[in-house]
Amino acid sequence: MTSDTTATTPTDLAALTSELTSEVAAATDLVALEAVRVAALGKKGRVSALMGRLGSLPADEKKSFGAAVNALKAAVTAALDARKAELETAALDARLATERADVTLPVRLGPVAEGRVHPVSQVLDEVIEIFADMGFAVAEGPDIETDAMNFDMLNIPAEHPARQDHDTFYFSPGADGSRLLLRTHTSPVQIRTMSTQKPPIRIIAPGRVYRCDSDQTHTPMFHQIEGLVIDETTHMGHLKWVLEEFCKAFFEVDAVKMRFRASHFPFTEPSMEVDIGAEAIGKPGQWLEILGCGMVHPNVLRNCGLDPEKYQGFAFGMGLDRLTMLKYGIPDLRAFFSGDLKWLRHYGFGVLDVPTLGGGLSS
Ligand code: 2U9
Repeated sequence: MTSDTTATTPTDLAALTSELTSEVAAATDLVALEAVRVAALGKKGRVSALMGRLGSLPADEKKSFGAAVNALKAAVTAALDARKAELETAALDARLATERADVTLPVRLGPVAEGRVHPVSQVLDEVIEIFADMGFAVAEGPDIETDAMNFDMLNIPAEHPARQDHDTFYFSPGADGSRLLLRTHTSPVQIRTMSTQKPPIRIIAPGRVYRCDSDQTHTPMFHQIEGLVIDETTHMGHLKWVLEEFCKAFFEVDAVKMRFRASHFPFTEPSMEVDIGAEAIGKPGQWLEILGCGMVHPNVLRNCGLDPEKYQGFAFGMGLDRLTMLKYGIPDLRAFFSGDLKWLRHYGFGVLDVPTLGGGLSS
């Protein structure tokens, strides 16, 4: 064996090169190979020690010695890389020879089987799937809004009785006297969309809304989904078609009876409330109110910078929690927000029950 601390001649260095490359070739696994690499090229390795000697050599020997050590280093590095590739391929071949994967086996759920999707989340996915199929995009906005966005822009001025109906949660007023609030409906999302996008507009706006109201059928937070279509020739026939297609798909029936009753909302004119024949949920002879709708009020269009002489459209709104109770026969609204695991195991959905129109919404 060459003494590294005295090796300076080309013969010594050639002997060291062949010694180190033999060690590389003799390594039988990746751990052994790494040990050879560290012993040769590591900070305290034999090649690094040679480099350390450069400083003490006379000037005329430095250049040739440095070049020779660099060549040694390159040869050892190349041998290490080649052996590493060989050993990795051999290790992979060995694994492939012993491991078998049966890709025809059913998915093993493990802890996923324990989790449950909340019925409201499931219904939200169902509703999105139906409207997406009709070309609607999903739009979202903040839960905390201004008076202007939640009320003024929607044709609900300060003295309007609808402001009282909404039982709004207000934040403390700011220095300028303006108050933020928790949105009482998702309509500000449509206001933001109309104010920033040019028609044609076709969106649904799902989300949490808040009203200071709590009894058997009302909770201070609930879920809404609203829709908006704006274009140059949109009319009430389109509104009725969209809602009928939605009801048939949502309740998974071939036909649905619908009743449009005249109503009043400040943001639509005309406005209607819609009932469906309850045979859709197995209760023939009854009517069920499921949503409100109307043609967007010209003032609302103007507030968003759209010319009501050119553009018109329709909007609708429904309570997701109520839709969920109706479709899945869940009796008590308050249980939705109780965090009761027994309830969730009973009414919840499996994580892999993803609703699709092709594969069935709820099956
Ligand atoms: C804009 C213009 C018009 C949304 C609409 C209703 C009718 C409606 C209720 C259903 C049950 C709320 O959750 S609920 O209590 N909603 O009856 N919502 S029309 O109209 C809009 C929205 C935004 C810019």
